[in-house]
Amino acid sequence: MAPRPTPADKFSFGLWTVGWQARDPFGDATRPELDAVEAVHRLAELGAYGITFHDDDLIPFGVDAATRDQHIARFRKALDETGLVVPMVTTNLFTHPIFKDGGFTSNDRDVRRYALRKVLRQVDLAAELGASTFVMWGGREGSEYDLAKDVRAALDRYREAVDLLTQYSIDKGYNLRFALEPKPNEPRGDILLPTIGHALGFISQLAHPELVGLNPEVGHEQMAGLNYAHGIAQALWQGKLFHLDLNGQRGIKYDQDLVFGHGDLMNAFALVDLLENGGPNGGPAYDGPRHFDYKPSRTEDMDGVWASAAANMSTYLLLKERAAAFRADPEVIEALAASKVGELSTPTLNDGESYDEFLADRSAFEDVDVDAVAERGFAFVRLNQLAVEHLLGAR
Ligand code: 3MF
Ligand code: MG
Ligand code: MG
Repeated sequence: MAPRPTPADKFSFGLWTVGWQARDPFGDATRPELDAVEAVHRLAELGAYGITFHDDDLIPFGVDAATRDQHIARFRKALDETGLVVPMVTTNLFTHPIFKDGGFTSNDRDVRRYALRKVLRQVDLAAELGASTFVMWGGREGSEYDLAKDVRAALDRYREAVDLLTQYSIDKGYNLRFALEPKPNEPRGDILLPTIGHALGFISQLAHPELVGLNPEVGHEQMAGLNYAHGIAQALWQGKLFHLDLNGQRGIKYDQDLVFGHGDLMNAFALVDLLENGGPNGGPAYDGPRHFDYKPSRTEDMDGVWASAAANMSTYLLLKERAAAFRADPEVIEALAASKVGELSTPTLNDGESYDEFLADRSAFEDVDVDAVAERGFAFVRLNQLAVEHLLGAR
């Protein structure tokens, strides 16, 4: 039996996920438009706790101020009726043709000024709705042609934009944290800040690096052939996991946005184990929203949309159950010890050991029986097989 989610599980969904009408580069929409109010009610019924949105998901691009207010008021009412919260808000600098060469980094300065104004307005709305995180995915910030984009100038402009936003949020007392979402390509041939690592490097150059972190997405890292669980571990290690986008991806190809776990299930298992059991004393390593950024496949009707939304949550909860059982299994505990997984937490130098003392320690080098040490096996395969057995319900 798949476990039932509750708001305590902190599951959230983008309005654009369940609302995707399944229009793709080769085909028309296969589903009707979904009203934001209905999305809020359905997600609440399914046990989610939060909903997130781009400005243009809720408020059609370019409408007048009164219409904008009406859309916001209807949405707010639905939130009040259901208790659903808005933990994160994001911005769309990719759909409208004005952003065809990017928003913050368009070669056209008029576009950049327009983009920044659009985002500042959405930052105000984020604060108004009580969001704590503002996500920015720069899907159009990039190029197809290397000579058409001065990447260093583009990064200057990206930094200029993020610095302005953080300063604005500080001055307004908004208490927002900004989370950059890396992606290697699609829709641009090459997108700036393509991976977790690139984005972390960029953050170190900002005026307020403490206010800027990451929103890494499973599929985006896997599109680049990278290990998502490793990337998340580094983001945690650097205190930069502000938010995350969970979904499924099968290998290096277009962004599939499958249901969480419907891609690399073993990596999803390692990820959930890290998030839920990787903290101090074996508790959670991350306490933010478990946010799904997936697309209900184009083959699905509206019933299929809600079934796929529920599937994301139950897959997560099943993996959480399996990870808890894995951690509690005495054979796993013994296998982890045999593989010296815990030994890596012991510093390589002794407490207070100087490099002079280290250099004088013959047991560390001169007297080492290199062949004998090299013969030691790590038994990682046995450990991984135990994980597979837990995952398959054999234990
Ligand atoms: C695209 C994405 C985006 C971002 C969103 C930021 C449309 O591949 O993942 O979804 O997640 O813009 O929140
Ligand atoms: Mg994506
Ligand atoms: Mg995403």
